[in-house]
Amino acid sequence: METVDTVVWALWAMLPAYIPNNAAVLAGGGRPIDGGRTWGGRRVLGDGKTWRGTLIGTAAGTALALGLTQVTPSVSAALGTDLPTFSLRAGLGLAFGAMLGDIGASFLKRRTGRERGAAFPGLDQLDFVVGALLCAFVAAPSWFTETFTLPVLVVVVVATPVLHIVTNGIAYLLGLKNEPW
Ligand code: CTP
Ligand code: K
Ligand code: MG
Repeated sequence: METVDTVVWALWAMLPAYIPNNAAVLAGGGRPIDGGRTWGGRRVLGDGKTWRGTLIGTAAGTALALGLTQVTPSVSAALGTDLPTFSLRAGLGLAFGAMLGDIGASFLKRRTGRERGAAFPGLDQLDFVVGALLCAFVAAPSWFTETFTLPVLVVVVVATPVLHIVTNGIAYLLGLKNEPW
């Protein structure tokens, strides 16, 4: 595969993992997952991880995966490059995994004394990638190994932090997010 084709493939494959956190920002609120509970004097997860945000984020990413699969033939013909399709298990794995990675990061942030909204450089940009890839592997192993070859994984790990910084910066400037990370 040409490099540009690998990049397009990788970004398309990760779209169902990119949407959930942004959907959660728009849809979040309500009851926190940890129910206000603390551990070691600090919140287990904090008010930033809610049931509604997690549910809507997961649903948005999964729906996107199924929608992308419908338009894959026409988009891939228009671009003149191959694109991956998503089974329900693959889409759900990516979307729920992205939310789970973000939740795991909040858990680590609270354990290291970081308040809600505090930055944790590196973790903030890759938590949801690690979660999405792990969950997709568990949910749809053969799809995963066909879709995420080594070059594709390299593109994902390099390109995602850049995209994350840009989209969160935009969300911050639009007043949708309290911090630009
Ligand atoms: N959100 C949510 N549920 C999630 C993830 C996010 O409701 N599972 C919403 C919350 O309103 C949250 C906002 O999206 O405040 C921004 O998400 P994020 O930056 O991940 O959370 P923070 O508030 O910064 O909290 P933390 O420090 O725990 O990351
Ligand atoms: K986060
Ligand atoms: Mg934040």
